[in-house]
Amino acid sequence: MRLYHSPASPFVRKVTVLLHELGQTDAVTLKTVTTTALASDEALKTANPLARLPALERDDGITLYDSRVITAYLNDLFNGGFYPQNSSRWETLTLEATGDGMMDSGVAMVYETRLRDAEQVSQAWIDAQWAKIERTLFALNTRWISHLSGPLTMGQISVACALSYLDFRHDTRNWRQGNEALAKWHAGFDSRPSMRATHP
Ligand SMILES: N[C@@H](CCC(=O)N[C@@H](CS)C(=O)NCC(=O)O)C(=O)O
Repeated sequence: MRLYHSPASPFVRKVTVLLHELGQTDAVTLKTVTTTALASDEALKTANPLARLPALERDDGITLYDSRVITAYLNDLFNGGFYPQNSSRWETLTLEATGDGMMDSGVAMVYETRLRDAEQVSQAWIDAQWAKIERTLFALNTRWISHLSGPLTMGQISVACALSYLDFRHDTRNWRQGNEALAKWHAGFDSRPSMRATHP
């Protein structure tokens, strides 16, 4: 299988962290591409018409996207157990969506300044995206710590990758301030070999 990959993408990192946790890094060849909405990589466009990373090209020629589809597929393929089949399944899926949503906002903020001409950049849009992230950090810090602290799930992997992306691209915003329980959880999670091996 081939994974269209960029080391800076938090969505790709979800997949590579999962592969490490599954002990299956050898099952996938990384095809590193540089792509933006304004200049899409040609091979990626053919594999995934949305031209977004990650995309997983299977040996039968079918390409899977987006990250949530790929992680569910790899978890099933390798019997990972990172999507519990009991009642906590829905919390896991919601937690994964929560991490992904923080990534959406964090990436949108970067695109706003990188891909637009200076006179087009909307500070109100950037502020609105950060407000979403701030509300989500508060919710994670106050309501989700027990889920984050249980057995490893794909929800935890997604939230950890999202928080690490904030460190990578938005470190001056100091997301840890006021979110001490979440910061403590992240510090522990970030020391996992899977996270160390996939640092952007
Ligand atoms: N919902 C998608 C989001 C993927 C996404 O936005 N990827 C970014 C990289 S971080 C991308 O490929 N951007 C290029 C583009 O939008 O054309 C997923 O979970 O895979």
